[in-house]
Amino acid sequence: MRHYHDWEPFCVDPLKPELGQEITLRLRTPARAGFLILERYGEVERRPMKAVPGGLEIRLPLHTSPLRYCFFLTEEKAYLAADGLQGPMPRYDKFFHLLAQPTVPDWAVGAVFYQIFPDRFRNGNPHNDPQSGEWVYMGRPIVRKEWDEPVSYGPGEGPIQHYGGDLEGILEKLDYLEALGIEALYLNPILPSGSNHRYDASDYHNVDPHLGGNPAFEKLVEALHQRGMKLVLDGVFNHIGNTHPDFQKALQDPTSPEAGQFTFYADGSYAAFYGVKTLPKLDYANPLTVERWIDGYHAPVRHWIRKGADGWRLDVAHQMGEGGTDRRNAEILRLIKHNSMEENPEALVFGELFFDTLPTLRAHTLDGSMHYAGFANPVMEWLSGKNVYGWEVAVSSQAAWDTLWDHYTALPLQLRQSMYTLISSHDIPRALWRLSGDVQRFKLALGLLFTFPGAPGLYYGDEIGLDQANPYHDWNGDPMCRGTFPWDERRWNHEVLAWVKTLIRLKKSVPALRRGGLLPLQVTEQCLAFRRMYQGEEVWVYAALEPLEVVLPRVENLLTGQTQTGRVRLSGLGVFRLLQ
Ligand SMILES: [Ca+2]
Repeated sequence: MRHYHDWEPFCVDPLKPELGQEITLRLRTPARAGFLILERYGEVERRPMKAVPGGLEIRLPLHTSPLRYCFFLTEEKAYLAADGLQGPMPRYDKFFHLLAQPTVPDWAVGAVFYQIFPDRFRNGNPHNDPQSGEWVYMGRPIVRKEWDEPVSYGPGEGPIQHYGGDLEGILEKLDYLEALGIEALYLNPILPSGSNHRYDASDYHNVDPHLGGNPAFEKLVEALHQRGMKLVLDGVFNHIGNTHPDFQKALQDPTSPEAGQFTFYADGSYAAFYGVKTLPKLDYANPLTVERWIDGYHAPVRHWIRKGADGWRLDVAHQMGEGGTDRRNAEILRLIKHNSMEENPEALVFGELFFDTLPTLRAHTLDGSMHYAGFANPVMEWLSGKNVYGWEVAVSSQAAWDTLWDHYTALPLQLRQSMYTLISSHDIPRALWRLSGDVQRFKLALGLLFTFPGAPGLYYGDEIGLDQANPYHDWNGDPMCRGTFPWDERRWNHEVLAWVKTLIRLKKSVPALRRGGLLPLQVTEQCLAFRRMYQGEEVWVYAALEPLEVVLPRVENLLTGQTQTGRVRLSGLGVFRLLQ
């Protein structure tokens, strides 16, 4: 592709404009004449662009967010939409989307995240461990398990197994995480709850004592910040646990103010997450709900940022709304981002958004989302031949690339380099298991994770090759991908660990990989390849299923440090910086 427009200083100046500010848009292109095609209040305006060294440019005020535009190239007789050249005029949907402030904080652009499921990473304090039978969860006494025991698997067993992991354990292993190159932690919920996943909290202002409580949280925040690391918490504001005092009050007294925070139906039932009765859904039509959870001084959205958290990952962000629905969702999400930034201007707020992220992200709500649909799914389907449910799928290299490109180019420009990009998480089976233990393919999946645009999120244990059976047919809501981290180094895959360290070093040291734009390079049956560009630096990335010979200009092989040119043989991942 000869034309390039993405989120980098040459193309968008300033990179983070305020509403109403004059901006310069540039297209890197050999073309010497063209137009900006601008959507303005539903109509289209054509404005001639000026030829400048390296391309075409135009200055204009940012009149709305998102600003939607594409280009028309006079000589090519074609439009340049976000996903490429086309003859007929593209739909607005295919236009570039540029946001006004606020957008992503700088620290999150290309940042290397590490996700921890707190009960399973490290037991730093055996004195706070839950004990077998200490309480009953959904009719079953909880079970304390030994660290090396496998997670057992049966109806209702998932959430009642406790291993004793805690925040003190994370604190003990900060040296390990820092040496790995991690810059930010994303923790699954840490508030008190009867389940081990804690997505049904009973208290939103204290850390679960079984995780070390508020003192351990304060120590963790302080230690992370001393190391320049960030902490993102899991914000569950769509629903709460049915054991929460507000919901108990609502049940006892339907006329209480608390009852107005939920959606009760005439038959006595109430709105709940996926109909799960332990997870009553909050109704944001009620001003008390907004005040208590998002907006008031003591609202948890504000409270935990004030206590030192650097941001939120919002659970089922797209579902939050009024009256048991997602009505006014965008306004609620904007308020969460706004209030988080009032407490800390550098706060990051991204959503879970498991499926189509665009309706939410194009509404200028959040700083991004977990990149399941636009990254984890196509990459893992391509490499494993199965989708996340275990169904066999025919995904060619071309189809995988087309999906990656489609999602990437549809994103607002400012969010492209900070999507929480992943191959494994607490909600999907681990990548190594999906690849049947094939370490070479797993290394390729990791290679894509760290070279594709985004903020890569490593799921705890993936870096040492933690592999866990996860029978799709036995899915009970608590996949076995939540097993414990084996701290006996003899059980680690050191080849994978060294590979991850190499990839993290590349991500952090090569600006084109960390904050560069994206262009296609080449797709064959066995290989997909793409270009990353930043400020004139260009990196070519090859992901090859089979050993492959490619012809390269003069390049620096970033995995070996060698200078190479002409025919180069590669297998798995190839990463090359173009030399002048
Ligand atoms: Ca413990």
